[in-house]
Amino acid sequence: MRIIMLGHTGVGKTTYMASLYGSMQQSIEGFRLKAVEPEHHKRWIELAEQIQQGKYPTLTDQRQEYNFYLRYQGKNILQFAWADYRGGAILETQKSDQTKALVQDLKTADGIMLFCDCDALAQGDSRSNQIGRMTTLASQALRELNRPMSLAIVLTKTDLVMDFQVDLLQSLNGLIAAINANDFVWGALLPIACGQQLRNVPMPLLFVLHAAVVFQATTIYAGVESHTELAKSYEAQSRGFIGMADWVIAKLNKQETYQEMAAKEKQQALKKQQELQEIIEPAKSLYNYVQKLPLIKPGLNLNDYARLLSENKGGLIENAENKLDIWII
Ligand SMILES: Nc1nc2c(ncn2[C@@H]2O[C@H](COP(=O)(O)OP(=O)(O)O)[C@@H](O)[C@H]2O)c(=O)[nH]1
Ligand SMILES: [Mg+2]
Repeated sequence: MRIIMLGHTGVGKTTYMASLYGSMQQSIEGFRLKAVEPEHHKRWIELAEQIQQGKYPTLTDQRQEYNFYLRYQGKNILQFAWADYRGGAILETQKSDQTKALVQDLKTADGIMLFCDCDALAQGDSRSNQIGRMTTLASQALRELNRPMSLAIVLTKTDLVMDFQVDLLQSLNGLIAAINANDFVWGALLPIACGQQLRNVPMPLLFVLHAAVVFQATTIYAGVESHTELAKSYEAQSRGFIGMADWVIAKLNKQETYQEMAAKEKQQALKKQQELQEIIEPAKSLYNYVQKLPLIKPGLNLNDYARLLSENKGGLIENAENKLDIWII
């Protein structure tokens, strides 16, 4: 699984990654994060501690990729790579090899985080965000998508912003429209702050992972069903006179009998059932969590988003009505 983080230099990507890592050493909705490499663990923890004291990381502009485990209630449930794109990468010309590689990378990603400096947006500074370029790149990547994907628009540095005016969101209109135009894409506007005070830090990661985890659960469930169906049909064919004839012919030809094929399928179904057991709880938990976020939906306008963002700036609004108690795949 791969997640891609895109945003111009200085918008707060590295700060976010470190702050998230630090805060997800404690369980959030049952989830924790663990770096696959022990040196990375040390580095992220140190950075996170410094950020909490108000000391931000020094700027680097390199593409880097890290591997993490998502843990749920003490078990690794998912390993994912998280790529931090060089800020300058989004400024490359449309035809450059860099841009082509980036679009290809976005196309195959399981989740995308687009970072916007909210403070710059509030000051009407659009250059430092390069939202136009990000919108073009994301729209290109979303074309031809044939599986669910989460795309988070992460609004950083909200500690510097008093409130969310509609004007501030105007430049995101194109991106919101691109998300709404695609049935496979689940989008959300997520306001965060990293520094002495942390706000909503786990939101973007959990949102971005949810599509992949729910999709994985659905795929495994489909596997259980198809193996069970096949087992049933082989079993039916192994009965009666035809079944007996098949048994004799199969044995003579040293082929598998319907009975043996049915047993194999049953075994496969059982294996998939066990896999499903592992993922179903975290998938449910993520699904329920995501319903509480400011999701991008057709029919909402910028005023609605401004209101949702203001409500969620300080933390999640619990909304009991949205809770999904019965899991339906
Ligand atoms: N006030 C405030 N400043 C932030 C926040 N996140 C990042 N910054 C500032 O933005 C600068 C750039 O952040 P960085 O994570 O290096 O950006 P990157 O280039 O996107 O990786 C930092 O040095 C901080 O000064 C935040 O949540 N609040
Ligand atoms: Mg960085």
